[in-house]
Amino acid sequence: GEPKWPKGDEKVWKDAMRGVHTELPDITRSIVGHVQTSLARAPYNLDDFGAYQAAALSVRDNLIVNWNSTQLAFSRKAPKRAYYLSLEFLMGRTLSNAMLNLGVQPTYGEALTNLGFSLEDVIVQERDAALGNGGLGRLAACYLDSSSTQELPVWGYGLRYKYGIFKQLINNEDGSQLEAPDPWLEYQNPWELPRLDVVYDVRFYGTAQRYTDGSGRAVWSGGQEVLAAAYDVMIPGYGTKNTNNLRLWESKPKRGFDLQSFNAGDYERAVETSTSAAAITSVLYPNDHTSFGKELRLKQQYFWTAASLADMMRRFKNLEKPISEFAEYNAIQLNDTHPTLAIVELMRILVDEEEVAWDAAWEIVTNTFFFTNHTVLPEALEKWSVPLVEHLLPRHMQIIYDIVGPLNMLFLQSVEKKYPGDTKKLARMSLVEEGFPKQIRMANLAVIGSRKVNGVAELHSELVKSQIFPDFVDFYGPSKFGNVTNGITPRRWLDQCNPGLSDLITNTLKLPKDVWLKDLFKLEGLIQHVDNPLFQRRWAAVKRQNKERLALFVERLLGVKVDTDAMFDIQIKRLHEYKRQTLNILGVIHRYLALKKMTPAERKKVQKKVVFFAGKAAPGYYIAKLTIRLIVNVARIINKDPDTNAYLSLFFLPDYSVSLAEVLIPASDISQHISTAGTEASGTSNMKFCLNGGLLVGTVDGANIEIAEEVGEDNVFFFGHLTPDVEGLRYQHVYHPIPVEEKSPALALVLDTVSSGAFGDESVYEPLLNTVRHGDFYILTDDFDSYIRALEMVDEAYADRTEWVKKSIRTTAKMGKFSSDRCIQDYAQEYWNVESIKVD
Ligand code: GPW
Repeated sequence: GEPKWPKGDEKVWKDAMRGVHTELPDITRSIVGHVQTSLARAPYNLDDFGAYQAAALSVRDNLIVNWNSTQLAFSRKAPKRAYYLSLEFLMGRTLSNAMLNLGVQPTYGEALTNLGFSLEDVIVQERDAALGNGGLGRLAACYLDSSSTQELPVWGYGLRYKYGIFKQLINNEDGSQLEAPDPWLEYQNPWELPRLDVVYDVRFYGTAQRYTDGSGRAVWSGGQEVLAAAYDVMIPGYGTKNTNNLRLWESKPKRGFDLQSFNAGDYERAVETSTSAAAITSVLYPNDHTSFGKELRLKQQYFWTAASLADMMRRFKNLEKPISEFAEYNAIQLNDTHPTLAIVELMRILVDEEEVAWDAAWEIVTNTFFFTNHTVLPEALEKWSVPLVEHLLPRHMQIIYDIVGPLNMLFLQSVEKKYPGDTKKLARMSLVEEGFPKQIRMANLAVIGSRKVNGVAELHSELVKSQIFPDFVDFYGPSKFGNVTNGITPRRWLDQCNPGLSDLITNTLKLPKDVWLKDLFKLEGLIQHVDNPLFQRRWAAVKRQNKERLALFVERLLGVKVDTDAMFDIQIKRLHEYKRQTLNILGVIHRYLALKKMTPAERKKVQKKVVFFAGKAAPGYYIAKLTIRLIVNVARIINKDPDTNAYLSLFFLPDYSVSLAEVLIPASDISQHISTAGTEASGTSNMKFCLNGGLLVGTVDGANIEIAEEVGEDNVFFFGHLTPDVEGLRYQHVYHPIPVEEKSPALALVLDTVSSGAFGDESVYEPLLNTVRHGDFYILTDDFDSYIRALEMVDEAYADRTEWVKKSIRTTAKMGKFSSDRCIQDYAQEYWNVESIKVD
């Protein structure tokens, strides 16, 4: 019902309440007000950072108004809600995105100009919120944007790391990666609201005592209790009031410190418990695609899932519905296996605290959870050692045993019934892998505990069924396994990062931009203009401006001039062997050697090219770090070679981030997505490049395939072996190796050139080169020649600039499918069963 006004006169309240400021005088007053009071600064010495802070606080006021209306409307309507559990949310900057979504960007720009600042300079004062490693975390951020835009009741839950992904520096001496902490909360963060009233206790260690009544219930007590404190990040939808919430948990000691020890004079012990509690959310693990089995990481996972579930349970209880209806009001999406403990924790809450019978509890759980897998790489599949879980979470270990044990009639017995005597199958499907120590397979647990499982692109979802979970497909039937091809938000990844192109599209389609930005298939309307020379020229001019913007950025950063007449070729992503940055750099060396051999007259006919790399390597990933070092040192040699540097130059841009991507992506002519076939689950930057009119060179892998389906194969430069070939090639490398000299003389020459010391101390790179020469797990020797041919075809196609521009237009026009709005609609309808609610 209507909430009552608890105090005073309703009219007095209502008259005094403000809405979102949209008019120039209100916005100006609000910014200046924050300078005066919130910042306590005088106008005469206000710098760009101060102006940023004031503008951010002013925009935040607007977000809070909408956020409040949204939460109120949702509490009244009590809809089914969906929760996106992700250990990573790679948000990037917020100010410009918030202004765009609120529709106040031009007015804020005007207000700041009047106050003596430029919007552009103010926006770049903000530090990225980099609470993620790469694609998985950025996908979560795009999904939040789309959930609010689609007016769906979806909340994100994550951790408020004190240190986000490390800052990457390049060592001046040897070109290697250095890591520095990212203290992103150094200055106050205007985009979060501390919720001092939303706190939960989270227990670790202790003992679990089972009841003797056969109910499966237990009491878990003792051990260490830690406090989870909520920080809320407002997520505005585009062109709607709907503003969802991202709730991030911070760990705190339950009491400031242990007073007893303190009084007894044991000061160290007194602060130890408080530091160990604070340590849980201190830092984001910088590894992607690897599971390390570290206790602190397991603590993070449990801390986060326990706090999130307690919070959902409290919200559900406010509805005063029977607990048996939990799954009718809550859907929980597991972003990879990281939050799988939530399945066990919900069982614990239902069985131990709510006294729900085991089978009924399992029924609720398996109707609540949905699981997305993001990789087929075996090293990424999480396993936790049984002794570790037993020690840290004794009650959860019991529940895991019960899930596959005699208590769980719904699972283990039915498996045995279906495959009597097939012990190998039972062993593969088991949650506990035999060995020393025994390990819990989180992926199996996530499949068993979820209503549906999905991969992130068509090919990947097929591989999930055939390579990772064939036994479960057999057991449950294929309908439990689906596909939701990834997407990206066109607000950040077109309108915000490429305003020139956005304006051109709006003018050409003759549609307001909020129409096509919410229905990206409308881009198809560009096709009818593809032959219009004026439109082509405008399209090319926007690309040129974006290349100039990037060139200016590089010049400021590295102090070097970049030739914007050259083709811009970009590969930006986490460093990983499967992504094959090594193939790219070896290709660059090949091009360099070819140029070196030419006469000056011959060189003049070669397509000029600038190659950009950016990306971080996990601090412990030796081969990935060597790849960076090789790229940097190759750049140092070829950029100063007067024979060739007019035709080929190379840059490794340090400290890749969302904000850097926003400068690079609009400037690409071509971008590289060259993973070994069958290894890149989806990829999402491929979509960003194409949306901005950059063409792809890539393997037949992940979402590249679906992009080619949409834009047409003649607008994508495919190369390399296909997924079904890869296994056989790997077998051949081990059992019937062919020398590189025979397989690809061109590649052999490149490898020998590196070995000869052409790019510095040859011995340094041997371990990297040996991954290619011996074993060659990622089949570089098999794909190299085909890769070089693809790059030659790129050069040929680029030579006909009009045709190239047409390809670029056609590519952008066909990217409608890859809006994350489509993905979120898919999840909402086919998975979560949640509906939109418009907030007035
Ligand atoms: F290994 N992805 C990622 F599956 O960025 F967990 N980090 C990760 O740790 C994993 C996957 C994990 C990426 C995929 O590599 C990429 O292909 C995909 O587009 C992205 O997740 C979003 O689904």
